[in-house]
Amino acid sequence: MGRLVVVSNRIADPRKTAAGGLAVALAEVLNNTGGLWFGWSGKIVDHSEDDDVHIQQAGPVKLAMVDLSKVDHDAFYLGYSNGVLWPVFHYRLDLADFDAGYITGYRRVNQLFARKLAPLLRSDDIIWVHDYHLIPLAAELRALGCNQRIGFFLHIPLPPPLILAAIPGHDWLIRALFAYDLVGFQSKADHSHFCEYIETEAHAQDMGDGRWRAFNRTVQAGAFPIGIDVAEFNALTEAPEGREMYERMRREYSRRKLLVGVDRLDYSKGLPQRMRAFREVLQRYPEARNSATLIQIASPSREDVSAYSDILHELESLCGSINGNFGELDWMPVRYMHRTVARARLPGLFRASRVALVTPLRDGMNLVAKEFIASQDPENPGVLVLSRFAGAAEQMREALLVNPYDIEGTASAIQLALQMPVEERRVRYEALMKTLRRFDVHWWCDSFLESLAKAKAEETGTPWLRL
Ligand code: GDG
Repeated sequence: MGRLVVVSNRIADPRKTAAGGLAVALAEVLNNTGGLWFGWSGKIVDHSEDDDVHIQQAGPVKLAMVDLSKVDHDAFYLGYSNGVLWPVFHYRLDLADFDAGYITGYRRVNQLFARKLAPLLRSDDIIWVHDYHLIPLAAELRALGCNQRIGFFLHIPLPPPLILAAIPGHDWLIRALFAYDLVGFQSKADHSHFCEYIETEAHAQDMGDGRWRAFNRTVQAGAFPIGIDVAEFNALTEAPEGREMYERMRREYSRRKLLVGVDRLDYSKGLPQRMRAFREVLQRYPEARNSATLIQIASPSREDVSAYSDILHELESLCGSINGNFGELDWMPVRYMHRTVARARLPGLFRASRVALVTPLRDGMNLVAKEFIASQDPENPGVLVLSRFAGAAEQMREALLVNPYDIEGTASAIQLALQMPVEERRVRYEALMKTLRRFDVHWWCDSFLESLAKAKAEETGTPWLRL
């Protein structure tokens, strides 16, 4: 295999594992294989066009970063990526802002990325592009003559064709995916939405074995559910900070059962619905009063996008009213923090909790569900209450699966989780751990890269349509 080149909107120093999710998963692969990681520096400057690419060596990995101008950042990142693609791909057409200027900014930044990346590439590089910010990147690289193998992985869901079709220019977006050799999704559901879309809207031909022909190209597509590094989570749980956190929480809550939620403060995570379900538990099951405490960490995220401040206010007001209505002098039902907690502390917090509430309205995968299970004490494990609308629900069948829109149904599941006997908790935990170990982050990287190595797209006849 040639050198691995990872491209994502944000990049992180692979020597530091402070960030979560995607950054940690990618740092893993790059640290193991060496290679190049290309992306936005996180800096907004007056003029990005003539700026050089900033290169930094991070151990075995070379980091290459470009700055963005304010105009580009506003249209590409805030506008199209987070104002159109994020809400629509999470089925929230009501929150999308289809400003016509955004798509040109989106395309301009993808072209900028392609122009800055192309000179850094070697002919035998394998290029792995990540997420919704960069859907047209391969098409722009191909337009510059790059023939390397290029794979794309979508970390967020792909909605059904009729929802996707609400985006002006949806056909352009999906056609751009055909410039890749391999297109990967989180779940079978997302993959099947892709197949349905290209069959009905683009009259793609099914070539078998996950291969599809359209726009004079044959590409490979499949589901590659992302996993976590189970060993890393075990090590963090056993490390001094993890243990200290666990012991502190156990001491502090020795008379109570802890429930935990850890999410970026995002409208896709179903936080208000979760609070309402917890309030329903307190209302319906008096035994939960004074004995169950929900710790909700909502780490700040995309605060410059307006839909996020609405969700913040809704959540704050719900937490305030639950505590106001049910709290006692010596017990508050909800501990809500709008802050990021150090990664080293999360496993201890998870292990000290009897129940995790992972109830997104829609989620590509959801790594918190997996991290919670990986942190548990095998002898006395906690219970995962998981939304059926998280990609993780396809794999984690032994969790208590809920419909987060159904407040009463979710409340019943929370109560069941709080009361579940240890034997049943162990059976569920063991089954979940088996899946987590088998489909961990290494499996995800290896299976995607192996498929990419085999999946060279065929171009037939006339050159495929350029954007
Ligand atoms: C996208 C997709 C997909 C959260 N709060 C804190 C914190 N976190 C960490 C978690 C976890 C990560 O951030 C969040 O990952 P998720 O998977 O839950 O969600 P997204 O951020 O929306 O990620 C998602 C993922 O990409 C990967 O493909 O699963 O569906 O939306 O690792 O632990 N970490 C720390 N403090 C916090 O307060 N340190």
